[in-house]
Amino acid sequence: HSVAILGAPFSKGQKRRGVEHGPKAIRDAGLVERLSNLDYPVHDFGDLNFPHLDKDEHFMHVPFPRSVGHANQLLSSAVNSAVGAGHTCVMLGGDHSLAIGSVEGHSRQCPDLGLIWVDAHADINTPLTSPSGNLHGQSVAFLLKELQDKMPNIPGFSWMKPFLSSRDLVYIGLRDVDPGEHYILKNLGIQYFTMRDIDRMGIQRVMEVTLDHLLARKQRPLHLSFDIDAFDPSLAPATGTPVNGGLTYREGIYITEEIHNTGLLSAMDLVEVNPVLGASREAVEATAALAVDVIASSLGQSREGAHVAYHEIP
Ligand code: DIR
Ligand code: MN
Ligand code: MN
Ligand code: MN
Repeated sequence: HSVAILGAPFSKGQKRRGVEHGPKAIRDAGLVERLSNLDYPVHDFGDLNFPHLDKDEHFMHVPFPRSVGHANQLLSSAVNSAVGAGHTCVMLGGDHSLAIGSVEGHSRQCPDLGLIWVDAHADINTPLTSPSGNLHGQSVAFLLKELQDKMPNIPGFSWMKPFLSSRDLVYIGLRDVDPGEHYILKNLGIQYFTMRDIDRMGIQRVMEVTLDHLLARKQRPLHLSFDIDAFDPSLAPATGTPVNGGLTYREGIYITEEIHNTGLLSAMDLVEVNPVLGASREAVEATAALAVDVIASSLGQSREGAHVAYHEIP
């Protein structure tokens, strides 16, 4: 089938400027050309247009709640349409608050989806546990039915209801988890693999257990939400909250190859590429090129190579 690219130039889920330029940086790194080497049509739908809201007061210590809520409502509807039209949807962020709308829109077409969250952070704070207030550190809390009672009514989000169960989610790459988040992970029994788990088990075993956890009972569509800060900052320096000791290039690509090999990837996010934060043009280009590699590998570019038919070999 085909791939839809949706740009989401949005940054109000956190306080640093520049991540709204992520979609342009990833496209400039050659995304569409790289995907055209794969064997299905690619439709780039361009960037969504998020309106500026004049009045958007803090809710508790959470900044821009209405802007984040409204952007996600628009994104949800776009992802819903793209998946409904038969595309594998690729959302380019933007900050990680956009996963709220992306996963929600995907779930309207695929109510039984499984979610793989690759990130240094768990993004599962509620407004009450969040040290920063930033909504990009709270995305998962909006999705989970089990946290419904812990979530206040945040202005801008009345359009959505939680739909995901904690057993439908697996984290990979965690290494910076807030105390309230750790409590939630443990209390809900969420399956997660920290960098320490990857050190102990190896990435091969981590992916075996991840896919078994989500797919052993039944085959179901997968959503991959990939925060570029899952990678080590030496590989992905141009991002808002880098944390030392992240994924190697080979671990990251192994994750996406394994997800592709399930044949079940139905939508993905690539978020938190911030071209304003690189120390140099090279640092920005390396981060964006890595994002392209992650997306291409998720969609089937493989390190072993591929061929169409023997008779085409000269
Ligand atoms: C922190 C940082 N846990 C917060 N989260 C980030 O603000 O809630 N997520 N950077 O990507
Ligand atoms: Mn994140
Ligand atoms: Mn992160
Ligand atoms: Mn393939």
